[in-house]
Amino acid sequence: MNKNTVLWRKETLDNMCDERARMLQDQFNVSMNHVHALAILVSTFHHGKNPSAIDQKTFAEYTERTAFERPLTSGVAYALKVLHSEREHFEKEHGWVIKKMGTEDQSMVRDYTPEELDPSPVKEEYAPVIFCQETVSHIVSIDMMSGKEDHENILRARATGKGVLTSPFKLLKSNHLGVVLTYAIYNTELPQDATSQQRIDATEGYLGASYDFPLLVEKLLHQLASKQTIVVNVFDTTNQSAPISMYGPIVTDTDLLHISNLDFGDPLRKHEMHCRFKQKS
Ligand code: WA2
Repeated sequence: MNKNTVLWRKETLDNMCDERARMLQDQFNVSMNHVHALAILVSTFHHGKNPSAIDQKTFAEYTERTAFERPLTSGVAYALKVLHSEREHFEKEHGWVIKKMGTEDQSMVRDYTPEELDPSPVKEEYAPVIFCQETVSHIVSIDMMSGKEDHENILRARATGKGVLTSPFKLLKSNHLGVVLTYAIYNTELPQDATSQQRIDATEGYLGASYDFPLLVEKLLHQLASKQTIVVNVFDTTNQSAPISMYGPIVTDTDLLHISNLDFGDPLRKHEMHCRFKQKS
């Protein structure tokens, strides 16, 4: 290949990849800010008012009407912090029992309804979903602390007061690889330097959003021309030696590759976009 052509190909790939990575990152960031604002909405109008100004119907309607603000999310939900000593009262008040997350075959092989799930076994505390966007109505009444990734996210969100992301994992029902973003909601305004114990004690609940990666990255890339030209992969590279593929086909060829960094706002997680030309030179 001519030296100019080689240079031109490299530059084209670099630019296309950086553009796509920037778009994905910006859309992620926009969604994240809106999920944060939703957490403040729940804090103000559910916990901050007596009686609460939010019920499932209001939450579903508001989140549906503002879905355009969260372009990469498949749904948002709110889970309450419930200690075991409060469980009986909580279940009576809501008229349902706290459920345990289904086994893989319950959640993946077919659509289950929350009614089919087993009640949660006795635990120190729970995080049952009380409000949700209709798109994730299958998680109502499920204890989100019964799922490994959700559990870790909840603990980290409330101890830090920051928006936190899970590693990629198979989301319930959709069976697609995705990540969950979680913000904790507290019963008082906490100082920046509050200890994690103060934060845990002040926790009221957890506002979370799920990002269905295959679906949403596909939608984003469709908006750009030249899908025929390049192959895009997105990886969680938190563990450098074992990257997790979140989007894109398995690629083994060693043709020209460009890597763009992705910043999804959680310093504990690292992500990258990898781009290649479809056609070999
Ligand atoms: N939301 C939607 N689908 C899921 C999921 C989830 N978590 N976990 C597995 N599949 C209510 O962090 C609190 C949302 C969890 C928030």
